[in-house]
Amino acid sequence: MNVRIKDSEINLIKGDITEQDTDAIVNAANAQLIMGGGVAGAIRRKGGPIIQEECNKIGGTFVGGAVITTGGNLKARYVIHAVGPRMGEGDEDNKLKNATLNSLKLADKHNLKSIAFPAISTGIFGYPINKCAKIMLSTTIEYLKGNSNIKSVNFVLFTQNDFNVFKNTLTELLK
Ligand code: AR6
Repeated sequence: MNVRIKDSEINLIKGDITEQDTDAIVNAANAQLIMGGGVAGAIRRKGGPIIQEECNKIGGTFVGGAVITTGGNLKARYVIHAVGPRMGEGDEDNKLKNATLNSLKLADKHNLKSIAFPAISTGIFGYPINKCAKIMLSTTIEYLKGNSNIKSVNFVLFTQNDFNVFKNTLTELLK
């Protein structure tokens, strides 16, 4: 699915985010920036050790924050590490919104034209996919309506169910 927002587009893709050739892909990170399983594990395996080494130099960030490193051996030049909330820790919705927003701002700051997001916090961190879709998509739509130079934002969903949830949510949000 593909929609236009001003001069940009939002694309929904079912697949593996580590195969994206966008300028940056977003990692579903933790505040310590220690790459564990899920998306982070896949990025570590395909991108090589330099990504974790750069994360170690940065040292960490707040929940809702985002930092940038090289993409190592990935097709993407950069990895933006966005820290989503762990379900149950409190204020999850705001934190997920901030993680999305701070990733988009960081992409613009580095003059990146394309970025790919996973469904942040919906794996190991246990956040519901339907709320994730609503928050990440509405935050992105609002952001692209402002003054952004990002041309495409891809949401890369791992399962058919997650893809369907994002598709239905995007359709609803644009009504
Ligand atoms: N491509 C796209 N989506 C994926 C991929 C992939 N290759 N692999 C998993 N997903 P998760 P979190 C989906 O667990 O919940 C790590 O240990 C997955 O199905 O990666 O934010 C980190 O180091 C789910 O829908 O991230 C953190 O400690 C979504 O991506 C912690 O997990 C996010 O799942 C972060 O947990």
